[in-house]
Amino acid sequence: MAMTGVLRPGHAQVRVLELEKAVTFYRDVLGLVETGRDDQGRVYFKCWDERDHNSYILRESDQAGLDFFGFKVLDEATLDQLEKDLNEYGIKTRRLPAGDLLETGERVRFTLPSGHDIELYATKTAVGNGIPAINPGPWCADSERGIAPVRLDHTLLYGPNIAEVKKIFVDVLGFYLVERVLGEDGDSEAAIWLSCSHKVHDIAIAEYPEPGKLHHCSFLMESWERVLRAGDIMSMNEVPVDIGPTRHGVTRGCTIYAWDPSGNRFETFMGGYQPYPDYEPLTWTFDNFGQGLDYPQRKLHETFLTVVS
Ligand code: M3P
Ligand code: FE
Repeated sequence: MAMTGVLRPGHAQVRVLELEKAVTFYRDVLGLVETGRDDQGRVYFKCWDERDHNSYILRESDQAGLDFFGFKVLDEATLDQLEKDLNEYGIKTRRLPAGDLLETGERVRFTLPSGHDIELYATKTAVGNGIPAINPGPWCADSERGIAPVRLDHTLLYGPNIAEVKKIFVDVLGFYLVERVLGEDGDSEAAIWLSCSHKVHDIAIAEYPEPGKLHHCSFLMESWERVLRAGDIMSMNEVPVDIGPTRHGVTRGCTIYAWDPSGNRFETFMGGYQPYPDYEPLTWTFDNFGQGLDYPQRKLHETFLTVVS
């Protein structure tokens, strides 16, 4: 099998200020599918075309932001091996028991030098995408409610020590560097885009003094028209839009950034290209950061650099 190790982003647990207001937003406006609630009061969602039980979990708190971001790995033997590799590299891990997250097996959690909690897990109950596995139709009712992204695609995190974070993802977890923006010194990296797959990024990280910050979770749309329609739905519902619709120079992704009712930024995104691990990473110089963010407008929007949760 060509795909081994870390397979894909699997789940994000995000803090929201008012749970029921957030649930209404994520279900009716973003159009996620609610799949469960647990005895801690957390609410579980998936995107309509995802097959595992959950990918986006809301926890009520007095502060917005990201609790943790999880990656699904191939199997339990891979999970054991990656845990061992992390420990040998000098990273402490801890196991969270199966069932702590609904329909999810044991998770291996560790903290990045950027202050973010990352998890690896191998098991999550497959509930399907609402379309039969035999003679499936191309879509279903859940794909037509609200913005209705097909999957949780990637996250962009803000925090310190991204050179060390990069080493952990590349040297231990098998990711590769796809693109990067250099710092003002022309040498250090201000932001990096990493892939564990054929996707243009599975995680991105930008250097930022405060640890553990969330810039956005990104949701994949099937077409540019669906991104534009997402913009229509945002405006119909008075969702605060940050940037777009436009195209990132970095990744070539077509995008809208907007904020949920708690101030967590999210992205509706499509496109990009399909990199392979043998590709030379693409580099953006600091003076072209604006093109990297917003290619048509060549604008380094102030909010991109300063607003995180
Ligand atoms: C993305 C993304 C900049 C930002 C790029 C963003 C500054 O590629 O997916 O959010 O290049
Ligand atoms: Fe993004």
